Amino acid sequence: MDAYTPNKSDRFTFGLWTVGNPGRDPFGPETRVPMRPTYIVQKLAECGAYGVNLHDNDLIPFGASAAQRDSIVREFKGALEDNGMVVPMATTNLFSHPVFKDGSFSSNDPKVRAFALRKTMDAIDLGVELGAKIYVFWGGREGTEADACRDPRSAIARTRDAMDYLCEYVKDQRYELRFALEAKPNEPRGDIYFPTTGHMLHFISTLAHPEMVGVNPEVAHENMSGLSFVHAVAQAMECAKLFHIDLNAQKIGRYDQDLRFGSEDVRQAFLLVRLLEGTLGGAPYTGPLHFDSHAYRTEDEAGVWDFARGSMRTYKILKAKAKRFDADPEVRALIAEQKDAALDPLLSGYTREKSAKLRGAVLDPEELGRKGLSYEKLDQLMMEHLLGVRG
Ligand SMILES: [Mn+2]
Repeated sequence: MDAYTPNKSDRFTFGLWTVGNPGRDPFGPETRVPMRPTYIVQKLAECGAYGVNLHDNDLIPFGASAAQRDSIVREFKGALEDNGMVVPMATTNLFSHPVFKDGSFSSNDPKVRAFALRKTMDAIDLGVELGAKIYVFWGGREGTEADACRDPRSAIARTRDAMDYLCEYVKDQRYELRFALEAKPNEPRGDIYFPTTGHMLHFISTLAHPEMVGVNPEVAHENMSGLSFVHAVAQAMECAKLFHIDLNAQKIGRYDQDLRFGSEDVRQAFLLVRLLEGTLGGAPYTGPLHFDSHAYRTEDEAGVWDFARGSMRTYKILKAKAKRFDADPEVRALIAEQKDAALDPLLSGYTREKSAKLRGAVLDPEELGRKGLSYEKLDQLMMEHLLGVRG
């Protein structure tokens, strides 16, 4: 036990499919024995996690009868209660079964779209029964290889129809549930619709109930596009749409690696934790901190729990470092907000009068262009905090 040992107040969660990943990949079968969901709940609680998330079929096998479902749910609820664990988020598996090989909500076939809607309503019922307040949508199969198969606009419109339908379902059932949309650029499809968090944020603004829908950005997915994950999360936070987050790590330009949080690009991981925790001064993210990742295929079960504990420890270590970095007087001096009592009021809220004053203000672009900003010094200070020789 030390200051970085996770506990329930840290709000760390894992999917059943994350620590339950048996190590299968496109080139080889499982290297680990599958674990029972109730056992995963017990082991995650021992590791200090707060909750567990699931796809419908992580818990209830595809095609199970109503009686089988109810008995599994009863047993699972018992395990949650025994271990003081919660289910903050649930989602639907709309990608494994061959019926979804060409998408679910965006499929050209109304029968497939009908099956997807029905499966999602059932899975929403399951999530709510287990206590979920967030419902994630990741459209892994909603994409193409043969792009001539449809007008991509109809894929977008059909996805909107599905979201609007399901929002109405949640309202009709009087569920306290919000949706979080998760973007990914490709894999398993050649191209997936709504490839980034930015695409999702715009799509949400076109829905019938945009207030019910936010985003669930994932580190690996945004990195696959070669984009800044920190900027994507910041944009979501700035418009109050960060409903959930998927933490992991990813080398840029690779397949979806789902590595242990912080194990690649420590700088980005640090800046992300700093943003989420609000150590710079902005409003923090207060939702669950979900790890959507899995242990290396090289690991046995002990390695899985090393992976889980490591994910949470790294987050807490980076949180402590972010606090010290933002309290460092030299850092604070370098990034102190610059105020200009005369200019600041002229720069927002256009009026004709303000614009006339702005045109009259004395500004010297040559002088401004010559001024050094000391970002080399700032970045090195960040490196020294990260490398453990300062703070
Ligand atoms: Mn994810």
